[in-house]
Amino acid sequence: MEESEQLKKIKAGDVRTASRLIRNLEDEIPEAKNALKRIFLHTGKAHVVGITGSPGAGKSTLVDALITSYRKKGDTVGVLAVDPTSPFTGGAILGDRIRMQKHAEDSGVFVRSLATRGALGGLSKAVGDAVHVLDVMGKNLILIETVGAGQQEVDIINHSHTVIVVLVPGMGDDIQAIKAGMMEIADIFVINKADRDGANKLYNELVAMLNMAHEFPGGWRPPIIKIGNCFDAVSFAQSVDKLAATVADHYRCLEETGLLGDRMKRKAMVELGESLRDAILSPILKEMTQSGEMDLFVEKLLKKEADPYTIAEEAARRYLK
Ligand SMILES: Nc1nc2c(ncn2[C@@H]2O[C@H](COP(=O)(O)OP(=O)(O)O)[C@@H](O)[C@H]2O)c(=O)[nH]1
Ligand SMILES: [Mg+2]
Repeated sequence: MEESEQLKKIKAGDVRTASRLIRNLEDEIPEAKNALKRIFLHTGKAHVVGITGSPGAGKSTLVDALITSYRKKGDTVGVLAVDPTSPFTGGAILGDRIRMQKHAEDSGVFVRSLATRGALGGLSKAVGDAVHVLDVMGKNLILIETVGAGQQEVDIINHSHTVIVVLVPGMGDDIQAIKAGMMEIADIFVINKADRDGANKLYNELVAMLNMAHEFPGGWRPPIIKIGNCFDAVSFAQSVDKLAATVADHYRCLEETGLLGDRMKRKAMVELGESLRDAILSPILKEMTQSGEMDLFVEKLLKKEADPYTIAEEAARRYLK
């Protein structure tokens, strides 16, 4: 497809063209990257919201309900599920699949899943690229669902304006266990399945933790929103509406305090760093692997005949002259 036609179609929200581009980007097809160069110049309009938490915390259920809440207000929504257990990625129980179906019929909603990829920040880059595509499709809200484990939850902040950390009572999700990483990145806390025992304890722990923080940038003290049983449809929808309103409040706060600019700047820096790494490192790795040099170096490292630092410095001198 001709590039400008492709851009036009994606701008018009064409699902097939956008899906194909995202898939080609994941597969690192060069034409897809060329398309992205143009697309990038048209991005930056969407409010990107990261939703992170343990598997089973109810993130996908929340995303589903948030979609409904936003659609009620006429917002368009893009969803990226970066969770191998997510219904979007096929690890679904039947009920979840059926629920998603209703959004699949809605042209104001676009849902994609991203496979968890291997080394070198490949996933983070794939997320960043896909966000651009959803943004250019004209989606007002982009929701990124990630499992809060490993590196991902740290990455999410580099792609989002607003980060929602979803916690559940009594799932070993006590503050100690999740402190590392997730606490600092939360703009909004959700206590999900808050009808369960332990919800108040979790709430009090969060409040105590927030009380210990010395300052909140922009005066934004992360709100804690309790969301009860998803099967209690009316009150669940009300809580989710409240969450959606709080997400909007956060964006307003970012705008009014100038923090939005800081976040955009950080996002741009991360993106440039990832692109540099991709442009510089990938060809070197490829050549070293294909020439068999990589195997030789690894052998030397294992025998302690060489160290990785010197090998890297020499390779850099050789390739970056
Ligand atoms: N009892 C109860 N179950 C819930 C609630 N929210 C989600 N679930 C269930 O918890 C399971 C995991 O939910 P899911 O949204 O897939 O969690 P995720 O792994 O964080 O995306 C599913 O079986 C949901 O039906 C809730 O508020 N109450
Ligand atoms: Mg999920």
